[in-house]
Amino acid sequence: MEEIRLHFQRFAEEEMLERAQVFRAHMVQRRTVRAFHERPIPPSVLEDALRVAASAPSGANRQPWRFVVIEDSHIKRRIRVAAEKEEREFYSTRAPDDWLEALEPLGTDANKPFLTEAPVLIAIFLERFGIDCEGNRVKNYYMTESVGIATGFLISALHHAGLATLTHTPSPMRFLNEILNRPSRERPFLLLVVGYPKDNATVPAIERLPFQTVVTKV
Ligand code: IYR
Repeated sequence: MEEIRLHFQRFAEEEMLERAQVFRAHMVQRRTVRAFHERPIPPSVLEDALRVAASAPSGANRQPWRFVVIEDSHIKRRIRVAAEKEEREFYSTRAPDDWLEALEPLGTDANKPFLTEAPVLIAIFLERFGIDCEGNRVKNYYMTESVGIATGFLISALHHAGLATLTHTPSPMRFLNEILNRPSRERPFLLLVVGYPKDNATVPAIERLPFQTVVTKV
């Protein structure tokens, strides 16, 4: 394997502390938003964020993520209709009581107006296996971890640039393959709703777990 020189930027300690603190202060402000303004977003901000996502680490560098950007209002409408159909099933029949109880504080229901109101939807697909130039299957590794990390990069990059997101997971979401014309080897991972929050948008008054609960030093 050919190797190239690593470009590692080492900061002076004072600058490290400052960067970590500034990043933390902004990242912990991120909230999942469920009411979106129709205002369009700058295309280059979206592209920059997608390039950040596509730079994520992945199992054996297979990069098993595919991002489908949806701005067309007819496609958004079709996605909303299909998602709400699944969600009605979920909320009325499929969801066990404990799950509905866990969702109660979030106030979610089967109506998904954000799917047509937000300027951009990004359907994120997980490539279950690749295809080489001779048409043979190529195995991917740690797909869920890899696509999850890339999605985290994407959400962070969009937040960093001043945009809001909603990680939406209508289930099942196979309808996304049909509407977006994706091959069956790509499994829908999640639908990321992107835009500005509606004026006066509210979010649930929920809190993060205590730091000591989620971080243990041994
Ligand atoms: N997918 C449904 C239900 C839902 C599930 C979880 I876990 C959430 O954190 C929020 C919602 C929906 O989008 O309404």
